[in-house]
Amino acid sequence: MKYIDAVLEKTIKINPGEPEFHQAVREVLKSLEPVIQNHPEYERAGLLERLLEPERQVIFRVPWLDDQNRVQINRGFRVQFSSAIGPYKGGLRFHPTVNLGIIKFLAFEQIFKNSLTGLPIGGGKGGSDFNPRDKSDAEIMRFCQSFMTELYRHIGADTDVPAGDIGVGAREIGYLYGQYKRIRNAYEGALTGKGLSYGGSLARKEATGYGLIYFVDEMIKSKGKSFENSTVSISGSGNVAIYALEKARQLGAKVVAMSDSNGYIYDPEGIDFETVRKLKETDRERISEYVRVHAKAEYHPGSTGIWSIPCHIALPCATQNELNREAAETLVKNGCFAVGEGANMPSTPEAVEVFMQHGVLFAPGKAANAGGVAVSALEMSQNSIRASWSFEEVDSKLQDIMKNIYLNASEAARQYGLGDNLAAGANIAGFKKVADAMLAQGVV
Ligand code: NDP
Ligand code: 2IT
Repeated sequence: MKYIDAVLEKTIKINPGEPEFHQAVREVLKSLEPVIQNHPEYERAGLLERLLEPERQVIFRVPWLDDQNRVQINRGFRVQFSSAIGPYKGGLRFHPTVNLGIIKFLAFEQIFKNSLTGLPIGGGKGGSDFNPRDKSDAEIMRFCQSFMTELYRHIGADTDVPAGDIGVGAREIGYLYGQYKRIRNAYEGALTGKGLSYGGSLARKEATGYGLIYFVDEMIKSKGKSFENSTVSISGSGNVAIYALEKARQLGAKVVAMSDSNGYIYDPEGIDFETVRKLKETDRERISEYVRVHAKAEYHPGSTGIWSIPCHIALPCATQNELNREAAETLVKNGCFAVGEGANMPSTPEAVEVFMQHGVLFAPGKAANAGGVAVSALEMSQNSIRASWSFEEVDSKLQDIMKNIYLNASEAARQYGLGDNLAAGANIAGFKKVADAMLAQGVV
């Protein structure tokens, strides 16, 4: 379609050197074709052009002193992409691969994801090329304090509410929040994923992983399948992967493989949740240490090898583009019938194509991993009314939200004659609410 092609071409031209951002935009725009065709008013309102230009992009210097008193400099980012339906909301990523294009792709995806939750949150994302691995606790604290000393002026409970993502967990959020509160002299919910003793929500830590399993469960139930007695592989072994492991096991699945950026473990007897949780959350160890505790398990160097392990359900929960065409073909060959993306954009476009061609049920990240940000929004509500809800209360709201996202995405796919294509359905359902809000609010 001419309008979409022109917008895509311009986006690539004015944002050079940002392949992940181009990839995310291309995927969304492609699936919006039937919607744009039905709504010529969107083109008249320049809606796509506006949606693709972040409202604000902040890049800043983060100077800090390491334990040897040497000066270190990192780059900080916050991309405030869309506030059409609520304050900017989305995580912070600390990883050496972070650059503006990565943060833009994540912030762009977040717009649709947050819309799908049905809660009033806009899209944003931030982070730094800082590598928290092998840093001392004191170094992490000094870095977080320096990062927040600039970031604080751009965020706030009603403006922009960051949270965690890769490399940013409970420890980092604690240091970030401490510095925010100190500078602002205000005790307000300007971050989510906070500790339970200072305004955090029960079940936020578990939310992304649990939500992923709730979503995939809905999706496979619609085809008469279940987690019970299924074999599952989960890439990564961070926050999302750990709680996907716990919930998948609770639903009767056997999780046989997990990974980190160095390699993967295979445990034919089923990976033990408590061992992984303690290794990663308490001891901050590598996943290879698992085989010391479980003698029948194997460790293999090289993280992508995880997709060669036969499984019924594959859950990529590490990072973008970690699952390519070759891996997808291997999964299909080995009998994989469902893929649920816990990470953001973990499957390459070619891998998704392989899944579609072979009728593999595919749960796209922006729908399937929305449980984390959804419970973040519930944390914001609790902070506003100065209340805290029980674990069961939050978990039951999370289950309802994931079920609704599944229903809305599959209904949108059906409505536009796209069959079981939940990726397109999620894009359409997420887009519509944002587009209507943008139309109503005029040219802003
Ligand atoms: P964590 O930092 O807790 O864990 C990340 C895991 O992924 C680690 O095991 C890490 O291994 C692995 N990993 C990271 N980068 C790479 C890489 N380049 N190659 C191979 N493995 C890698 O992050 P989260 O669990 O929070 O996030 C995982 C994914 O889920 C990300 O895509 C994130 O955007 C997404 N997500 C997170 C949400 C949340 O609430 N936390 C919500 C929704 C999505 P290593 O230790 O070796 O680096
Ligand atoms: O990608 C994501 O949705 C997150 N990292 C969580 C964002 C949030 O604000 O909880």
